[in-house]
Amino acid sequence: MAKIALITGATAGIGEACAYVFAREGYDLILTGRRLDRLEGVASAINQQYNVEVAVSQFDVRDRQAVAETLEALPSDWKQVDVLVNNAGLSQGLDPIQNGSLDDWETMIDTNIKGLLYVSRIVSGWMIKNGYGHIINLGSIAGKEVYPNGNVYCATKHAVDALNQGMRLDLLQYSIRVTGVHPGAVETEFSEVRFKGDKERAKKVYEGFEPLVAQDIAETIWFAASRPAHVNINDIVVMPTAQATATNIFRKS
Ligand code: NDP
Ligand code: 8X3
Repeated sequence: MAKIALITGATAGIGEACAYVFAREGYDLILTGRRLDRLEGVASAINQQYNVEVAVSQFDVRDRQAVAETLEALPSDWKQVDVLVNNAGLSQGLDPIQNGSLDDWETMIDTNIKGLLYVSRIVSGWMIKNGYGHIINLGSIAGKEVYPNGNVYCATKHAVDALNQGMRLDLLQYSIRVTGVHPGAVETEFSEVRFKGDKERAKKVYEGFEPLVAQDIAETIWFAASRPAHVNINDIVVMPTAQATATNIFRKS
């Protein structure tokens, strides 16, 4: 078999772009997400373009039993994962702490922290058995800074930053590489999800400047993944040129 990349959240945005980039580079793919129709659509488009194998695995990363059962049910050949891209994640709402929705908080914590952990625990076990592997965690500029009303989302991404460092310490002895990728504003479905389908509000986030696109982050992830085995890129912060900090964006209009 070719090398294998397991990408969580491959139905949209950065995860979907990663699927195409790793396929272009000859990797077989395990693509995960909740929306099976989207997963099958991405798999079939990739199969038409590239000569690679694509397995789709549908589960909600918050459901630890589904994560375990679905991943463990993969045939043993598919467990020889070279690269895990821990990308599935989301934001819900943008409210001051005193008004935040408890449901939104739980969704973010369960997805961005606990979901990432459920997947990582299983796949890191495979990597230790295999004797190789690379885990790439999607953090955010929100994991390096905190911005008004970002409270819980920022906290989840700070947790990813801490987990990225913790995983590196624990997995060092097994020669497993661990990389954190921390983007600024990337125009994907992210803001539509954050604002619960309010497309107008989501569009405004990216107005007046040139945001990053998913492909920019996928290529950055590929850069980290394609370094020689003795080179670990610990951490990458990637911003649009027009964005200096989480809140400082130079808008022309
Ligand atoms: P999108 O909304 O475009 O994609 C998010 C992906 O995550 C989808 O494939 C979605 O799949 C998946 N996902 C969300 N919740 C779950 C869940 N419970 N179980 C399984 N899969 C889930 O957003 P992005 O591509 O922008 O986001 C990808 C990652 O990048 C996230 O971790 C995000 O926090 C991070 N990020 C994004 C930035 C941005 O500006 N866009 C900047 C910095 C970091 P499905 O709905 O089918 O389950
Ligand atoms: C997504 C970028 O600045 O909206 O993580 O938090 S931001």
